[in-house]
Parts: sequence; structure tokens; C-alpha cells
Amino acid sequence: MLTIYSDDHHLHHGRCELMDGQLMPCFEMPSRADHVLQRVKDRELGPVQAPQDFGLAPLQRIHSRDYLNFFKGAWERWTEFGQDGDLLPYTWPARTLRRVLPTSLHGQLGYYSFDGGAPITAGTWQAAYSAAQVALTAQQAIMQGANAAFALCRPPGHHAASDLMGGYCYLNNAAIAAQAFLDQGHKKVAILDVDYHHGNGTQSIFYARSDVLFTSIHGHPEAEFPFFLGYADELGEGTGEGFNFNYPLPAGCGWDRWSAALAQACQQIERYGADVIVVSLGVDTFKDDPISQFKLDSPDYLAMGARIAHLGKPTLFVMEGGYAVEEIGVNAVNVLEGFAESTQ
Ligand code: OKP
Ligand code: ZN
Repeated sequence: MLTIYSDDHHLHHGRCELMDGQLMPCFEMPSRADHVLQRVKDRELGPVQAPQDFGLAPLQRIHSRDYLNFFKGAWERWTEFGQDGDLLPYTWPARTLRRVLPTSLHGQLGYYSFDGGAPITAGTWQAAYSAAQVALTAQQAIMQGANAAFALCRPPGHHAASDLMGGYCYLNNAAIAAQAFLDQGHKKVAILDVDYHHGNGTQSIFYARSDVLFTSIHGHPEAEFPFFLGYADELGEGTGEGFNFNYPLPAGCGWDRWSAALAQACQQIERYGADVIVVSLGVDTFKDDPISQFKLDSPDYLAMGARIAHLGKPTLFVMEGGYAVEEIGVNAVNVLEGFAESTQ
């Protein structure tokens, strides 16, 4: 299987995040992608190629122009204040406040984010831009006939909405790739989000549309980030009604229960009749993940890949979360190897 990877992810290295009342080093760190790349090489999964540059146009299909401009220019505005620490938001237009766009940097940062978990550093725009190009380059390989490709994206993307960053995410790599498939002639794209966290950004982007089916298996939002989306009764709206399926699961969930939800999601994808599948591949469902509560073990990821292969469709894997850094490579590449072995 072809892997697309860019070293540019190293340009994004947030200093800290707020966790249980303490500032902790960011769980979303560069070594995550380094470990995945190393495992791809160790296992000789296939060639590793650098991304092409498709420019801003495919990003603008998903993200609003004002959001992209804000994100691109935010760091420079911050340095004009003589600052060089991470740029983090601290006020959001929650209930009772007005959703106006203030003129100040921090006002705008609150407007364009939904949490304080997405620090902007000097290289964050470039890293996120390159991650989107990684996804688009892997997407192109599938358009050109590959039955699968791996976009080794970092930072992740599935929490990013059309004009919101948050949850370590800035640009929605999976959504950008899904839209590219449609723009290049496909009619039906199914997204399968297996990350531990609900892909609220992806769901929101496609919620009113029937050309993208969104399915997600995740920690129940009653108890887990992102808390305010990802419930089972969210089925889509308007034209998109019946094209959104959430499978929230309780803490402690292991492979038996998780794989039963996967079977249901796959059933929806088969019923939908997708041309192509985009997998938001987070492996923070792992038993030793430091911020998650599921109990999947490394061999389970082989079975996950095999079940996805059974759908029999061209499949784009887009890297999302996974914070047990030592094991992230084994777990992510197990999904890809499980897939590859079942399609041979
Ligand atoms: C990103 B992805 C407090 C906890 C905030 C945010 C989780 C983002 C996960 N620091 N957690 O879905 O893996
Ligand atoms: Zn996650």
C-alpha cells in the first residue's frame, strides 16, 4: 500500500494543553507520526512518497475563505504583539453571547474555534496545509486506480469544521479528500470514522448532504470529548437525513462490542452503495491510550482492517488520533496490513 507523508508535520509542535487543571505537554506531538512512518518502513508496507501541492482550491471546498485567511495569518498577527508562545483561545461565543466577529486577534480566535485544544504555533499553518495535501495526494492515487492508500496526516483533522478549529485539528483532511472524490466524478463517498473521539467536524460538514455518508464509532459524548455532538439520534437533516450514523459506546468497551458497532456501520455503508471509502483512522481506541477509555488490543487492528477490506471498495486511510506513542505505529499499520492481506 502506498503511503503519503510530509516532514512538514514537525513544524507543528504545541507546547501544552489544559488537562485536569494542569498544563501538560501536548499529547498530539510530532513523534506520533514519526513512529507510524517508522513502522510503515519496518513492515515494508509499500512505497512512501511526498505530497504534491494542489493549492488552496480543494481546501476552500470545505473550509470558508474567512476561516482559512484567519488561520493562515494568525501567527504573524500574534508576533506583531511581540509574542512567541503558543497562540491559544480563551473566550468563545457560547449561549447568551453574540456571534459577532470581533476585530481583535483573540476575539477572532474564539470565533473560529470551539475549544482550547488547538494551539497555533509558528509552523502550524504550514503543517496543517501539508497534511491536507498529503490527504489529497493519497486521494489522487486512488483516483488513478490504487485500491487503497494511506495518508499519514498530522495534525489530525476530524474535529475541524468548516470554520472552526479544535481538538488538535485545523483542516479536515478526510473531508477535503472526500470532497475531492466527488469533484472528480464520484457520486457517493462513505466516511468511516474509527477514531476514539466523535468526528464532529466531519459530521457537521456533511450533515445536510446525501453524497457523503458519515459513520462514526466513538466514546459516548455524554462522557467524552467533544461532548456536544456524536449522539445516536443525529441522523442528518434535510437532504442529508438518513446519511449520518453514530455509534457511541461506553468506557471500557473492548473488541467484541466495538466490532459489533463496526459491523453495523459497515452494513450502512453497504446499503448506501458507496463508490469509495474514506477511513478516519484514529488508533486512540487502544487499551493503553493515555486520554481514552476503550480496550482494543494490537491484534484487533488487524481484524479491523480485514473487516474494512471486506467492503470491497477503494479505501483511503487518513491518519487521525492515537496517543500511546510507542504503540501507535504498530496499531495503525496493523489496520493497513489487515486490510492489505484481505484484498490480496
Ligand atoms: C483528537 B482526536 C483536555 C482533553 C481534550 C481533546 C481530544 C482531542 C482528540 N486536554 N481532549 O480525535 O484524536
Ligand atoms: Zn481521537
